[in-house]
Amino acid sequence: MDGGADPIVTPKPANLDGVTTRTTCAYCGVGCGVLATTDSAGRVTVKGDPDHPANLGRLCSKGSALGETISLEGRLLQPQVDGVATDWDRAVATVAERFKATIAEHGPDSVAFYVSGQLLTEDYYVANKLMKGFIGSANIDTNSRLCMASSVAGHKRAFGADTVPGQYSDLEEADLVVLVGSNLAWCHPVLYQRLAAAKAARPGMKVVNVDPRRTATSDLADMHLALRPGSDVALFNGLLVQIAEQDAVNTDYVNSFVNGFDAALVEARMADISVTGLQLEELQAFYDLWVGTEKVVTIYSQGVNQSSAGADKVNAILNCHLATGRIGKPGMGPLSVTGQPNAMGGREVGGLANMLACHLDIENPAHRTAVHEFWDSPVIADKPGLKAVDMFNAVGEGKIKALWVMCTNPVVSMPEADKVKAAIKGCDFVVVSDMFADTDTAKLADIVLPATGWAEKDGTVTNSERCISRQKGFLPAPGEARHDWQIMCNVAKAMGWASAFDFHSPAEVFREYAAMSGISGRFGRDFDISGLADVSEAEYQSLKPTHWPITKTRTGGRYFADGSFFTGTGKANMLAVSYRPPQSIPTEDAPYIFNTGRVRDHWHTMTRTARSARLSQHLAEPYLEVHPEDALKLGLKPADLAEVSNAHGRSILRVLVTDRVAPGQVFAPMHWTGQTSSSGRIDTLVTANVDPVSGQPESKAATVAIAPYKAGWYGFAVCGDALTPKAEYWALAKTKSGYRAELAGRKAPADWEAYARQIFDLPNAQVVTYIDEARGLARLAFLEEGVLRAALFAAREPVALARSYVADLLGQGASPAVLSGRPGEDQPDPGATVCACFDVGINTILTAIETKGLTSVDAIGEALNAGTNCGSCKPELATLLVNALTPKAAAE
Ligand SMILES: Nc1nc2c(c(=O)[nH]1)N[C@H]1C(S)=C(S)[C@@H](COP(=O)(O)OP(=O)(O)OC[C@H]3O[C@@H](n4cnc5c(=O)[nH]c(N)nc54)[C@H](O)[C@@H]3O)O[C@H]1N2
Ligand SMILES: Nc1nc2c(c(=O)[nH]1)N[C@H]1C(S)=C(S)[C@@H](COP(=O)(O)OP(=O)(O)OC[C@H]3O[C@@H](n4cnc5c(=O)[nH]c(N)nc54)[C@H](O)[C@@H]3O)O[C@H]1N2
Ligand code: SF4
Ligand SMILES: [Mo]
Repeated sequence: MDGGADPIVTPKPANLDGVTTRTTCAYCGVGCGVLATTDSAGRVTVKGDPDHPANLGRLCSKGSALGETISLEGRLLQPQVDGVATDWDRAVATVAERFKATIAEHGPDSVAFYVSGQLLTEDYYVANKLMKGFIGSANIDTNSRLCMASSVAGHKRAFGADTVPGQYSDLEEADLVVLVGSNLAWCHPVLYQRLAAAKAARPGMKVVNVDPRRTATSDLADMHLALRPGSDVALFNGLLVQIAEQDAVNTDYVNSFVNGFDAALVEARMADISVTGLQLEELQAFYDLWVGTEKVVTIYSQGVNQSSAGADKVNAILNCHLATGRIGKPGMGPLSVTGQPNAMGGREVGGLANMLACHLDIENPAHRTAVHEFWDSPVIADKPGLKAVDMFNAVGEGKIKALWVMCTNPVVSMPEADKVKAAIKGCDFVVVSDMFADTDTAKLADIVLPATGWAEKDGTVTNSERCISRQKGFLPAPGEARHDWQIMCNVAKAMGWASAFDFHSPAEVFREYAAMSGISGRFGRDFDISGLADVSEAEYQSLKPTHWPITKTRTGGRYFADGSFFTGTGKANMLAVSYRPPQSIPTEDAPYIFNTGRVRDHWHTMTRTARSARLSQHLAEPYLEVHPEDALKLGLKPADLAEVSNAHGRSILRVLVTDRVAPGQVFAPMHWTGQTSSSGRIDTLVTANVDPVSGQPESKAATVAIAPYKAGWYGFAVCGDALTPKAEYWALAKTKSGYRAELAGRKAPADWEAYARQIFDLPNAQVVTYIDEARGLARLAFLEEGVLRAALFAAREPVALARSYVADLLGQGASPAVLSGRPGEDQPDPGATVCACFDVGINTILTAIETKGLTSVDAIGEALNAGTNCGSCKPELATLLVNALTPKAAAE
């Protein structure tokens, strides 16, 4: 058996001082190029790569902070079996034996892989080959099921293939950009910046934002259509009718290249646009603008995909572009922005349970035979495997008996997360490959395998505009961590398939993959990168970002301006789609629509971004956006805690009263986990309703009940070391000098000092206290050698104090001001961080606006540097300005 280490891959220079590596950002699907420079102390500084076509030198706050998230703190450095560190030979042998035994006894469909759009293409290729060609099942699905599946389904129905027609520069060339269900400002910030720059240069350009919620993105928009959740199909059906009525159909294009126009229009005419809840004038203004503007790009994201009508929403949008022929031409077309850095690569390489590699179809016998022969494999999966929600149901029902989770954290991110947690707990054999051992999912595994991360691994990723870029490791693998592709090859070899998995470098994997894509080309499919089938190691190392296809005759470019679709007929399909409301209907028991999504500075389940103090200060606690009318009805004041519940789960969240959400709707971010909070794992509340076509869960429209959480006490704590919060409610965040925690519970601790010593683990530190039992106030500061080590502030109401100021006092000589929780006159409190790059707080900005008379975002930049590096905070700076200046203007 060969379970040992393979010879590894990219040699890392012995001396890292001053070495700059050209790589790609670890986070979103914009796919920005990064220049990472190491120094001899192991620090890494990052800059945007000016030569990368996605970002041309820009980075957002998360990209800029990549260097702060790569410390080895908390890293998994050795394989673990049942929580005990072991060596690779034993771990690999155990995984291989258990998978083999399960397959032998219960058949190939009794095992499954659940993988991720954050795997590199080479990792993905090996996973897909192992499951579909050697194990012989298609039970491999990816977190992209929660993310891109509806777009994939919509593309395939309309175009015959999962092809993205356009490219990023289209949004700069467009005269109208419509953002549907996309908070581009926070989730694809560099694309947003490109859009904002284009609009500033060409003020005639219009931006429309379609989102039930007002977001940072809405601030750029000329028009914000706050439609009712889930009503996008009706909105775009209404648009199709207007396209027809205003004679904007491109009849040449439709006659030559499109099927299904009449049926789609008949269905659209039956649409009741009033379900959008929008005023007729707003709708007409939007329709007139769209119909009257030739160069229109429609960008869409999770407000479209994560819906039980996700695929229909996608096709409703595509219908409008097909009817007008506004597709695949400069400045026009639909653009589904991808979430994860390799969401697109995963779609290409066959990461989803219902496809083969290279855009070949699992249900097409000719495709299957070709792939089978190419792999020279013992078997080939001949039917689609289980999609994510069904897969975890099958795990829960005991039908899947061995599960391997790689590079994703389903106990946090899957809908009905507690059910998923129970399923994983009850599964006979669970393997998790991750960088960290303490994720909510890894904690439940029988075997945890240490994987290399962004700074250490090599391979390729594809971004939203079909651009393939190299991700390059620049630090050595820590401890015994191995690359994901390598771990899977180790296991595949141990299962008896040595020659098929005898890869020694990612370049070898990539060459095989590129060669295989030639099959796709021969079948007349779109995904063909066979032009790279012979790249040498050196060429692979210096591979420049390149848009596919990459063949002897064609590189990159747009699709579909000239027809030539990948359907059987060669024509595109317009689909007759009709509005279906979200599956969960608000009831008396659960009257609120529960919308979920992202914040600017955190990435998903925060396993990396929570390690950066800068990124943790923008929004340091999970929260619930509630409309003021609802807050009044529910008896909730700003900063109170609310209990949010339904049949699946319960969460306690801080209330943020805001009219960004409509009455009857609330919004919570998806990021908080069991490591960072007591009950911020909000996917426990999301019902696993799925789109019938794509299998994508409706993560944006569960229904919940809300009630005030009756806290007997609230607390705020800071500590130089990680504290162990003991309270029914807690949320933990990193600060520059330690950690901060929000706390609350029904019954206050009887002995504040004993409680505080326990959570801070400071049994002997000197303490200064101010306790007023009658008013329920407690303030305790712990000092060692005159230096502040920790402090706790508690009250019967939400604790009002200058949090950033108190957090910054840690490690400093104690001053009498500590217990007041407020800075003296000479030391202003910066407040919550707005600009993460220069660490500029909200209070600093508001004071400067007031005292220096600043009237523009650029002026704030000049005065405070805020917004002058990555620019991710510019939308918030603009909002602060508007809010600060409006009352004055109105008074004048
Ligand atoms: N900062 C940050 N950026 C990220 C990520 C991250 O974790 N953090 N993750 C990346 C990933 S994997 C993804 S998939 C993308 C997601 O990027 P986005 O899709 O832009 O982000 P979300 O916040 O999930 O959802 C977008 C919006 O959909 C709206 N919405 C809800 N229901 C509806 C509806 O029925 N119709 C319409 N039109 N809109 C609706 C929500 O109010 C929300 O503002 O972000 C990527 N970028
Ligand atoms: N309610 C709600 N739920 C959602 C969403 C939503 O909008 N609302 N969005 C959904 C979407 S679009 C997405 S994409 C998912 C994301 O959800 P997840 O994929 O679960 O989130 P991540 O935190 O990105 O998980 C990645 C895991 O892989 C680990 N990791 C990082 N790099 C590597 C590596 O190179 N190798 C290995 N083996 N491990 C690595 C990280 O430590 C982390 O544990 O969440 C989905 N869930
Ligand atoms: S926009 Fe930000 S998170 Fe996305 S790839 Fe670029 S730098 Fe990374
Ligand atoms: Mo995603």
